[in-house]
This record gives sequence, C-alpha cells and structure tokens, in this order.
Amino acid sequence: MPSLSSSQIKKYNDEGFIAPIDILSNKEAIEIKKEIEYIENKWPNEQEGLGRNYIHMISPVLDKVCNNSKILDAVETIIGKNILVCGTTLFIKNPQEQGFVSFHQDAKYIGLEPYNWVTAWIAITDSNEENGCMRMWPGSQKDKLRHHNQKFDENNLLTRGQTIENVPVEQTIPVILKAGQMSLHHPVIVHGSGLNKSKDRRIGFVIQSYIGTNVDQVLGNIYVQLARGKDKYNYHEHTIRPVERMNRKDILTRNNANDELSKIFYNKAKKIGKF
Ligand SMILES: O=C(O)CCC(=O)C(=O)O
Repeated sequence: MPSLSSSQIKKYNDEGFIAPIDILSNKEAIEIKKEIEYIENKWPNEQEGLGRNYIHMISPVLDKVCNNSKILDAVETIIGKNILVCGTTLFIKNPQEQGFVSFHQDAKYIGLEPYNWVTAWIAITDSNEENGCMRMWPGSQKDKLRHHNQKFDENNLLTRGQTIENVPVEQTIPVILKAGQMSLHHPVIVHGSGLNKSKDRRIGFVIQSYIGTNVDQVLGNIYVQLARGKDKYNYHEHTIRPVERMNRKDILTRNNANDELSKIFYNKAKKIGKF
C-alpha cells in the first residue's frame, strides 16, 4: 500500500529527497548493527572493498530490511507496485578515518534507465552533521546530469571519486537521521557527505536501489530480487532470498554479482578504484 503523504510526495518532487521516515525501532537498528559487526569480525575480508556491496544476499537479517513493508510502502508511492531490489551498499565511516563522499549524482555511472528508481538510506546508527551525514542539494534533481571529475581520492567512498565541482554547500541540507530512520533520494539529486568527526561509527545501509521492473541496466548485468508485485519484463537475473548467514551458494552468487557490478561502475574508467 503506498504510504507517503501528499506533502512528502510534493517534497520529493520539489526537492528530490524525503527525510526522516521512521522505519525500525532503535532496538532493531542495534540488532542490525550487531549482525554487520558479527560478519565483519568473523569474515573480515567479506566487507572490504567490493565486499561492502550485496550483504543482503548473504545475511537474512539484512535481507529482511530490504523487504520491510514500511520501506516498500514508501517506495511503492514513488516507483509503483512492481519493485526489485537491485543492490545494497554499506556506507561505513569509522571515527578517526578520513572517509567522505564527494558531491555526485547516482544516475551518472549506475546504468539504470529509465529513472524509475529510488535509493533508500537506512540509518543503522544515528547520522548527523558531526559524524558526516549526507547533504542534499534540493531541486538539483530537476537539472540534467552534470560533469563529474574522476579523482580516485583514496578517502573518497565512491568508486571513481566522481566529483561535481563548485556545489554551493550553503544551499545543501543535512539529512539528519536517528538510528532506524531512513531517507529516500532521487537518482539525479546532487549529494555527498563529509568526515566523521565523532567518536563512534556512522553506518548507513543503503538499498541502491529499489527499481521498477521496467528499469533496464544499460551498462551490464545485475542480480535482482523481487520485493513486491510481478516482473513481466524479466530484464535481469533473479536471485533467491538467503535463508542462512554466509551460505556457500549465496556467497558465489554475491561474488558474481559484485564482479558484474564492478564492470558497470568502472565502465570506460581510466583505472579501477578500491570498491
Ligand atoms: O553514505 C553516504 O555518506 C553517501 C551515500 C550515497 O552517496 C548514496 O547513498 O547515494
């Protein structure tokens, strides 16, 4: 059932994002953080580099978040009732590290067309100005795709360090979320995030993205899961939902998905970055 109010829809159309939306309780967010940290500690390589992608394929706890009915109701309001999960990424900023995300537009290198898709950013910890929350440039989704410099900065959490220069930061809005809340953002909105200056981790579990079944991948192949409705287009490889953590078959599927994703993200790039 579509769930966003008319003022939230207006905000999305005018500004390109909506936040905050209550999804999980604080207790549920803490459980998810524990799951992420359990996998991180037990299989340290699994969340390094490319491993930050597709954790929902190898963890039923994270898979459950992607299929949360409150999230899907909100997403349905934007992209319609036939919904695929086409990827997830953990954006983790540890204290004392220099991780940041330069201003960019998701649609620039992601290959998903038409733009009937939306990204859900779920705060697993609080996300605020001190720990480097996202900042959105409202209304920028109404413009075309902009030029991005490819900087490959080692602290940039984006694949190519893709950067839109001269964004008026004073016009951007911080997306402040409590653990368990989410934001939704448009494929073309200009956004980024700064350093984590706090003493704790900032963790975002990002469903990147929820796509309508009519959305094709024009740069390569992706693995999707049907979250709601029917897929009469069948553009993509469908995968099943994990029933146990780190099942061998799921790991293989996830590795394949990551190999394919890497080809998409680095399509025509002059070099390969660390994610
Ligand atoms: O987590 C961040 O700081 C940035 C994430 C991002 O750019 C995105 O979800 O599109």
